[in-house]
Amino acid sequence: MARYTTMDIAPTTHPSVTSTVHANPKVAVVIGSDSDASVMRETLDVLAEFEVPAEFRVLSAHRTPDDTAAFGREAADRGIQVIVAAAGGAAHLAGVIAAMTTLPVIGVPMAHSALGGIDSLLSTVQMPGGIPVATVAIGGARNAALLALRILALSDKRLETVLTAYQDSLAAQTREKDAALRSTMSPSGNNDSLAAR
Ligand code: C2R
Repeated sequence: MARYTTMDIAPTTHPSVTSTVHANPKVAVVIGSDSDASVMRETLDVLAEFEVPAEFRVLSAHRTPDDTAAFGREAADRGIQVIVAAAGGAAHLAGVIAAMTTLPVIGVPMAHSALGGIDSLLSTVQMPGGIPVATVAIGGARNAALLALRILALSDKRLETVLTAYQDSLAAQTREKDAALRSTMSPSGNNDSLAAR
């Protein structure tokens, strides 16, 4: 599958954020701090594998509240269709963005605090009625991308086809593992070779 190269990416000129931008991004991946970047890079990588243009932003409901609100209000008009928002600790980023837009927002709780991400999980998932955030697992960068792709696939036949192929490949891998595991078992049920692992 083709991947985007750095040639496709141009830096933003905005002074207060770190950002990479494709010409016409469909997905925005927003992180509360650059300390979330190493985990959330996987979201961008999966989107690139599926050839979906994305942008990467550092925004914070706490530290850059005005920028965060402006981003949420303007995202749909810029052609963004899904927003992935990742934050750790007292994670309000996804919820605040969801309050500023009707676009689907996927929240990724990050495990950056002494509480191991339980705090950010609860902050992200326990939204008041009316302002939904679709929350994935703590550090669930890969599933955040795949959920964004499923949303886009509702109106994109190519994506639906490649997502189906992806799931078929997962099934094939699991069947291979099953076959490999069973081949290590003797007919009597004595699994010495497994025990030796
Ligand atoms: P630093 O590493 O910059 O101190 O940030 C970030 O997502 C990060 O996980 C520590 C953690 O603070 C989080 N953060 C939020 C928000 N902004 C930053 N939870 C927010 O707006 O919710």
